[in-house]
Amino acid sequence: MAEIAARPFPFAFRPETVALVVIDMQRDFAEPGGFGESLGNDISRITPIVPAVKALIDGFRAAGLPVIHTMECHRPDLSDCPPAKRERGNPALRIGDEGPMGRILVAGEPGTAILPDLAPLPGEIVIEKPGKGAFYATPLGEKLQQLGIRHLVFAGVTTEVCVQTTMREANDRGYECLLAEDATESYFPEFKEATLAMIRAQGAIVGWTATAEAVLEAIADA
Ligand code: C5J
Repeated sequence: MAEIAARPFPFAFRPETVALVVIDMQRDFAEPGGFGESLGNDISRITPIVPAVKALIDGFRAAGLPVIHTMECHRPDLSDCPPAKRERGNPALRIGDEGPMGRILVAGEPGTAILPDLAPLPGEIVIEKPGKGAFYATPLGEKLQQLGIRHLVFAGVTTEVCVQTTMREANDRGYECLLAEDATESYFPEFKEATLAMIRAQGAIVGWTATAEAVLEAIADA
């Protein structure tokens, strides 16, 4: 077993069963005119984590370990976007509305693309997800089973929404989960800190947290 220096205690994993899951590093959450900004958020908080996310992606690729990307997006007819999601709040632009980067959170539009520095390579798994959790209404579970994955390292945005929801889904499905502290971000710093704390509380009740550097050291040595 290899180990990542993590909190609340070291995260043990087998290199042949670990994968990186990068959640929703899309233009819609990071750039002006996208979904994140339409909800009134300070999007400038997101791009500072790009170097740490990129370092993780590069490290997993260099070690020959799987990198899985997720994208929050909906079909053009919005048949997979329930009113409970589309009509929530009072955003400047709703999901499906035309914005400066195309239709908000609609598959195939420029705004839903993953940030260019973090773009998937041909052959990497890309999961398009209509919900907050990446297991809901997607083939992620089958893909992980096919690869024999048991340990998941998470990065991406936003910490307390799609990242935390996916970690909890994964935890309930029996995966050992670790969140890279400096490779995830929220529009609300206090929500990020609370999420990291609640994940590792009670003896890692949902999972572990560690720096991206600690993850990279462990997979390079494994
Ligand atoms: C949100 C996400 N925040 N990817 N989506 O609506 O966390």
